[in-house]
Amino acid sequence: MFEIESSHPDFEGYYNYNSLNGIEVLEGSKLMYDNFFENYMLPNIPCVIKGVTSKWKSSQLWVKDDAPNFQYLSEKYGNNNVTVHKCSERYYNCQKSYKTTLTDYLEYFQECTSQDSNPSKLEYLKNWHLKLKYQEDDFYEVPIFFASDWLNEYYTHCSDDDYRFVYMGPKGTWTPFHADVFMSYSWSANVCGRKRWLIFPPGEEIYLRDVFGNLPYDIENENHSQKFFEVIQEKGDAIFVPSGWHHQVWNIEDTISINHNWINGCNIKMMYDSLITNFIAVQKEIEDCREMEDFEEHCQLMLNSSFGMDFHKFYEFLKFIASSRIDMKKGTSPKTSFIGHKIGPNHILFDLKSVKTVLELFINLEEVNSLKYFIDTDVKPLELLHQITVVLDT
Ligand SMILES: O=C(O)CCC(=O)C(=O)O
Repeated sequence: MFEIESSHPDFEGYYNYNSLNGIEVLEGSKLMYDNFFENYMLPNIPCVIKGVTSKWKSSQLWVKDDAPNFQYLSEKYGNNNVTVHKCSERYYNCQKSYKTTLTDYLEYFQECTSQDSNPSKLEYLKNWHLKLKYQEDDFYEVPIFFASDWLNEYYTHCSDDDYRFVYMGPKGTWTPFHADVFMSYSWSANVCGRKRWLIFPPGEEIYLRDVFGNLPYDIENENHSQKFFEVIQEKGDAIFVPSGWHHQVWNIEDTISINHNWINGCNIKMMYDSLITNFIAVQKEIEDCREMEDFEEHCQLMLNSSFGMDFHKFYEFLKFIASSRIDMKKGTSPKTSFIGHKIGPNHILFDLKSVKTVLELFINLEEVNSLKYFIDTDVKPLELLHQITVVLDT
């Protein structure tokens, strides 16, 4: 069994974007977890890792003559409902989408491939939760570098949702400019095809804002005087997109990829900062209703719809990870990740320390102190902090 472990149990990351000349390309078979942790994940620096899909079943079964195996995919998964995005029709900051069956989408895809596709008709299948539905289907394995994944650990245990997706689309399909949900990391690996990425270090996107502060939807024709990187991701390559790096992506060949969003002890503070930024923005937006009896509840509702989590959900997430690592440290549960990688003792400490750092900040918020959100919570925030401190001190 592979082990995720780090010789670096401390929490503070460091940022050194200015010294980056380009995105580093690493050989997956030679890269050690600790090296990825120290040099890319913790400092929030992107990279490309080659050769991660060679042993995946999808690399054989989903691909024929270097192109999607339409017949196999349709026979195996054809009845599933999927969401398809129309690449030339904008809906707010996304593309217009509709639901259809995979079989119907694959018919369209195959037609597109056999003729030269009309750019105004391009349709992209995104965010398909295939693994959630076919849990026993081992069509891919999470590369060890991306195994410390609290987000999917939590969602797969505590809900019927996850952040593990299949994307597929003909040449020319694309994803508009954005940064990822919750300030998460993402990784994306091409089962077949190639993608072009433009990615911007955090902060560079502000130069792209218009006079109203809105970010562009499509940066293809923007004047990129800011610092950014262009990456061509080949078949078999995984790209690591760090937290808060805005990006836009094009399929430059017919492409199928596996994409995950993920959070762990290296970027949980960035998630927390983003939660608070969103919370402050919500409070400001309805400032004139502050005297309203349920002002705080309204703020939480709006936070949940803008950020995707409110304080209560964020706390439940932290509590789940903390409890799991406390049990591992005490030896009352196996030291393995939800996808079966062994977690080393330093990694358990690192996870606990990073939850503690964020929990301390969270507890000090006036709104959290009022404890309104935690009335029905079994272990209250202060009690959890105490439990973590005791375990770290032993
Ligand atoms: O592959 C794509 O089209 C978009 C992927 C993406 O934005 C991501 O994984 O963060």
